[in-house]
Amino acid sequence: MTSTTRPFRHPRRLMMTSALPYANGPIHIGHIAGAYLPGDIRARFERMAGSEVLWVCGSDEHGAAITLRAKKDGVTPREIVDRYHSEMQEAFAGIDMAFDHYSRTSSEKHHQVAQDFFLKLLDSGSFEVKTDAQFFDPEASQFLADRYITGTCPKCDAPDAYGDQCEKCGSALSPKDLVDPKSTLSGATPILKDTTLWYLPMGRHEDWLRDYIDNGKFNGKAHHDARAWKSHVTGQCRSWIDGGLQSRAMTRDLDWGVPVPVEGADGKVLYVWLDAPIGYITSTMEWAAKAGQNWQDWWQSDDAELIHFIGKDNIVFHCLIFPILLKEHGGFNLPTNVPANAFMNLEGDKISTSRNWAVWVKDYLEEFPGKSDELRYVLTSIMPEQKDSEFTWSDYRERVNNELADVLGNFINRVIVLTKKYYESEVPAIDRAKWTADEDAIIQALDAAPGEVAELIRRNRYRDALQAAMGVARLGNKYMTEQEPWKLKKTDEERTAVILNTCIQVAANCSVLLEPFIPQTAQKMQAAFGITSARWEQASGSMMPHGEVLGDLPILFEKVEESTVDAQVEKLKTSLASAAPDAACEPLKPMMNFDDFQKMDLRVGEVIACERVPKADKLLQLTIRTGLDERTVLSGIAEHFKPEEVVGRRVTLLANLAPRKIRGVESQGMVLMAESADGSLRFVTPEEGTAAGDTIR
Ligand code: B3M
Ligand code: ZN
Repeated sequence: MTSTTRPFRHPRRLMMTSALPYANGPIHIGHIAGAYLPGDIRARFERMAGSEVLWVCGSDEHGAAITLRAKKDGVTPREIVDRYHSEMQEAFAGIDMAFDHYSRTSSEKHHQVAQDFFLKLLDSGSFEVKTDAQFFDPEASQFLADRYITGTCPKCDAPDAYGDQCEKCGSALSPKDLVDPKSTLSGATPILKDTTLWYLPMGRHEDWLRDYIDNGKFNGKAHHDARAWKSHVTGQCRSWIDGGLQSRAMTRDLDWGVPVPVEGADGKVLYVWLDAPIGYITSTMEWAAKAGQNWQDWWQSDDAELIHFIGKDNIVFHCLIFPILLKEHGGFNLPTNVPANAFMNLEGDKISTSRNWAVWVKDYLEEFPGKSDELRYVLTSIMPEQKDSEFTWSDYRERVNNELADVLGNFINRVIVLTKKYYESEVPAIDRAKWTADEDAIIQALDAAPGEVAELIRRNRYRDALQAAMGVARLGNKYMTEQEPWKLKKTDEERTAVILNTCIQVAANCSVLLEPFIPQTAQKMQAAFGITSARWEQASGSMMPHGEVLGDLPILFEKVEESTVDAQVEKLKTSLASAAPDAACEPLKPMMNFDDFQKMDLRVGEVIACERVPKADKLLQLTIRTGLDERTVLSGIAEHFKPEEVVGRRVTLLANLAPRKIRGVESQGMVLMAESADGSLRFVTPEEGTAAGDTIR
């Protein structure tokens, strides 16, 4: 664990990357909360701490994600990547992602770097070249891999897993793992056709990878603290290793990507998950060339540490595959941590580009001009560090109003206004005779805060780090409210000066400690305290000497109206309805007549208990109050909901369905669920105000 005592500088050079976003669509808040905001907070903090830190990223411009989008839009892959490469950079800049360098993998430079890397591995015998039967689409006359092929996930039965990974359970797959595979190009059932591929025999690397993941060792030496890795990261790697590491094809038969630099390999390109991580190295090289530095100091030096910021669906590519490639190449550092975040959901549903269920960063910046810090604050507060989390507009409004505006904004404003009113904005001198234990406690907290926040940031606990920094503002707000300097002013001038001076110290510390999280606001505050390019070690109980003159400061945060966030929820719902359904809805069933409908007795039910059914992965056993009785109903929703998420819900119940025995349990009725194109299930919930027993007509 790095030292978090003054002067906080990290003992080693920090090489940090964030996952290269596919240039196939706009950036949404889930991307930011996943792989980018943690990198930005860490980079900003380390820069303030005086550490040597480099944070690179870039657009991932190859792979099926791009070519499928191009096909869907009827344009070339080049047009797609050019459009989204600049759009994504704008979005990142708009929310203050302060990369040191942002590259792109379709560049000439990257092609060269990736091809050199491949040839080095080829020469060192890292690949097995095999002619193998691959899925081929006879209608589109194209080989199928990755996102060109879809089918049922063998691990979790998700109906829409891709040939390289299942987005639902995060498993990394190969096309032949899929059940009932279909071409995403033509929908045709693929045939098998021989082709030559360069495979990475991952099985050769199981032993050292296990030592690397479980014990933090590499080449028999201590490499990193394995306990500092998130358990869901090591867990996924372990289950991959325990399952036996299969050889993975590192080339594809495609015309868009980095051409395989081998004679006779026309029409073949490097697998996107081979070329993209090398994009981190290319990005560093481009930065180093501009900065007059050696890129090797960041990737091939014992004084450097490598950290990858990613989402949980990229874990195995960064913790197993890329380390193998780096080791096989030789000379490279391996990651000392890969603190993958989980996913962030939106208003009770998964964020989905195809269903337009997203808050696009570009839209947010247009509709909430000058409020990037508010979004950063909320996303950090709900960051999916260990498990999926959820963004709701009502939570956004509460945090902006009750935390940013009412605590931080209110406190800073009172400090500025009162100092101006009582001391013409000058930091008042203090009479030690009027100093009490209250001030000792505040100063002690101010001296401790920088170390606490630093420690939490370096342990990738950004939510707690932000709350620790905000804790200083809470402390100041509470202290001022309790001390009531506005009352004392008339009777005890000296005591008032002590209180205001102490509040000014707290406010100045807030401006430093909050900079990694809400940089624009922090810098406005620093300007008022006469601080330029704040250093982390400046944060302490004695930041502001008396006599210093404070600048003016406008109200830092406007409150968010309920109507504003209601409009955003409405906008989501409308855009969902208008989203072109990628997958057609289910075809209409045969017509039925009104008499058939009359036979159904649909009721409002209330779930009063819910439990799993032993040995039945898909079933939950619900106890439902129907207004007529309390009954047991089995429902195939166990993979979509936990029992505790179901209890208390109002449901729509088909109450007169003949009872059926399922797994030995008599099920008396059916709970109606809505299934979306992506296979997700949601309850058909009767409106607020309905009660158990109400008849549904
Ligand atoms: N382009 C992002 C994703 O899987 C992928 C990351 C590459 S990082 C080298 O959505
Ligand atoms: Zn799956």
